[in-house]
Amino acid sequence: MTLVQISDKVEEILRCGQTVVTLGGDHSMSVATIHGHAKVENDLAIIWIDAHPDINTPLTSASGNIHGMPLSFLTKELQPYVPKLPGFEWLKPCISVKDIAFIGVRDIDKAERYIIDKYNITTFTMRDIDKLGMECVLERTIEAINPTLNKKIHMSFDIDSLDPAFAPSTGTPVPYGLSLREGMFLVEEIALTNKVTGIDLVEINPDLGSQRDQFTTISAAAEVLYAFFGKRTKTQLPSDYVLPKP
Ligand SMILES: [Mn+2]
Repeated sequence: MTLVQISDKVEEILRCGQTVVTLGGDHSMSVATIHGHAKVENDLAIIWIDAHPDINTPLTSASGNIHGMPLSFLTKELQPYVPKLPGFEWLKPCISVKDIAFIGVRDIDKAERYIIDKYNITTFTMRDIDKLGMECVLERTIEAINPTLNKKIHMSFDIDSLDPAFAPSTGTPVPYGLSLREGMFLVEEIALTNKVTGIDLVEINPDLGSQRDQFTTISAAAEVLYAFFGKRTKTQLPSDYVLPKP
């Protein structure tokens, strides 16, 4: 599927009143999913859970990988810095720096640091998470980008936000990341806002690492999704349950 097709498909599913989950694949996919989401919800909050802020421009990216730039293509304020690329004419910048929050970042390029500081983009590094705890981080995130919860939320979850111990099969692993349980708790709490209509789960690459690595990574990704969709570690008791007597 091309990015335009993904954008159109996301729009189509949302217009039917459904929540869209897209699995990747590389994070450049989010250019399309957020674009499609924003066509339906013109005021959208973005929670970007990732080791990397992915907000390089084509002129600042050292790697030249589009998967490190999706947010620069989408963000209105950055358009003076983003050259018009052939094949991307369909892409209309649709989000604002004030609508983005980064959680779990720990590998930030120079230009990204500059952009985050210049536009004061809400950012919680691993150190902030250690210090504040995840519950407080999410509270502050919502306070910053969606204080009255009047906007729908797009949750973009890069599996490399997790520590490589939990998600080794990914293209750009960065040490000292979220534990799997921290990641699950974060998405459980985000789900409880009842505002999420778009989810990306990306950078899962089963071609990388040993068979064990692949299994670990895919299981972690599944747990993150299950956690979002309501699987809790607390046992649900049927209403007619009675404790057996001898
Ligand atoms: Mn990443």
